[in-house]
Amino acid sequence: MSPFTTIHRSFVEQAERRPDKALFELPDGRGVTYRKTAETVQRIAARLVADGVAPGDRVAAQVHKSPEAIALYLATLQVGGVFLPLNTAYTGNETGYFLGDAQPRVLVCAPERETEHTRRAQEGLVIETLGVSGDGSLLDDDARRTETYEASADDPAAILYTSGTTGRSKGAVLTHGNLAANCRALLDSWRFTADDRLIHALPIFHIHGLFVAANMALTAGASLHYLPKFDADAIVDLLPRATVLMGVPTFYTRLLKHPGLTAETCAGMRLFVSGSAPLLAGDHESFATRTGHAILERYGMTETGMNTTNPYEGGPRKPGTVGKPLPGTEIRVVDAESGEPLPDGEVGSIEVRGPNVFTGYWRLPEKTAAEFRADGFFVTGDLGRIDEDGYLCLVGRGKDLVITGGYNVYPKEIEELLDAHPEVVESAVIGVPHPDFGETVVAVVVPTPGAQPAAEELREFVAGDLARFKHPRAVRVVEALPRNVMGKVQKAELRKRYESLFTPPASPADT
Ligand code: MCA
Ligand code: AMP
Repeated sequence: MSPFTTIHRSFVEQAERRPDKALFELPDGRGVTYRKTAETVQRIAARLVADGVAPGDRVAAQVHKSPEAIALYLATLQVGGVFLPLNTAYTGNETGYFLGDAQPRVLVCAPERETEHTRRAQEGLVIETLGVSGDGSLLDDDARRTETYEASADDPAAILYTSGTTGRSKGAVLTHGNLAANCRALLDSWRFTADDRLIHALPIFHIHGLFVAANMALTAGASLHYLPKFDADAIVDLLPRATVLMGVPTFYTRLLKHPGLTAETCAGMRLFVSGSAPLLAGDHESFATRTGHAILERYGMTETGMNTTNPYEGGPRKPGTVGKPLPGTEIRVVDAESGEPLPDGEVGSIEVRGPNVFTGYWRLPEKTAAEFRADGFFVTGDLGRIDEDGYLCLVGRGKDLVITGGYNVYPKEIEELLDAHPEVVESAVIGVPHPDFGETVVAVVVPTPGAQPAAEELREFVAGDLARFKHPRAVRVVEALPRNVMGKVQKAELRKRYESLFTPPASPADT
């Protein structure tokens, strides 16, 4: 039997087929070929093994975006390690939690954070550094490893932290099979080939930038216009030379403000994809009018990779919907309590089953069991309905979650920090509409009797422990939180109360 085709194996095949093709095209005009990338992967693989990484060991990476950071991911897969990417915006406390929970063998960090990590280093953890220009200890040696661990589809390939429907961050364990199956389904669905040139401006520590965008290019033999981060000017400049763009809705909101976004600049493009958060129907329509392209919206999750997509061809891409299940994936909408499937048109809890769905949360079998039905469907925590054409429409979230610019923020984490302030009795953190980030974080706080904590002081109190994107953009101090008869805080009521904090209500002329 031939071995299972992992993402790493597909990449190696592409590197053998087209060694001189540029995999990465960088903003300074440099190209990094498939051959060069494959060599870097082998060098990093040798270093990881020298550091003691054995199959199943976690390799954590908190590094800035670079071609070598992708090579680190592939090298981890090559040696049978489990890749654990971490947002570079995380504070020391946040990072410490993930390292403590996942117990990696190696942490690769940016050179400027080495001292901080060495100080906190736990026993048995090897710290390596990797800078944006391939500098750092990770590439110190010239040794190469050519041997590849023969991974099976069920072997873990990555852990990505997410809070699931509730509570503290949990590590979602994705297998080689999950990554390969989802990648294959997307390549087929979006007709992605070696001829594609993908503008890659997403971070590479999440599913979207790593397991959708990068995996598809690496395994198809395509090229990446590889940007360190979102930059509207750079993207508009690249559009005439590219074929595909993948982004979160904020990308499109911002591109629509750019005068260079025109039908002419987009003439060679064949696909614009949006996901991770709801795309405004208005942006979908404005984009189509300006460029002639209907943005293709799809729906995914850390635990499942991509689940549904609007059609590439053979049907309309409908604004406000996320399309139909990918090949091999099943979606159903059920009554949250009974688990009974609901008729099309009715709003219920979205559940998903398929080769893309993760195996469970890292070392949390009970929490895993609680989020799966007996027949193997995973409870997403999203609410939706199936429309008359069989398209899934997301109508809300059963989980307490704010998505700001495509990043997830768990209100509970911020509430716990605020509640620890000596002048705070309790707090509620909500997401409200924001013109740039889609949603943004707002904290509503009840002070202790007689106290009058200033909003700025409260913001500063939590800031040190939270990545910048989680900071409340507004703090409101109130006498009491609205509660229902059961005593539960009514977040929906708070969201309504503060819905116009950042987006003024539509004037009568607009409605
Ligand atoms: C940056 N800031 C943010 C965010 N990003 N604040 C809230 N939400 C954010 N997303 C902060 C910065 O620290 C800065 O703070 C200020 O906001 C303005 O930064 P700016 O330069 O405008 O931001 P940016 O660097 O341009 O980034 C915005 C962005 C970026 C392009 C939207 O956040 C981004 O690339 N997001 C994509 C996230 C993503 O890949 N999500 C996929 C998750 P200050 O100025 O005060 O210091 S995977 C997923 O969800 C599932 C599986 C799926 O379906 O894909
Ligand atoms: P994460 O936990 O980062 O994987 O975020 C997954 C969540 O993002 C999903 O459960 C949805 O709530 C949301 N999401 C992903 N894609 C979309 C989309 N196209 N429209 C609306 N929400 C989305």
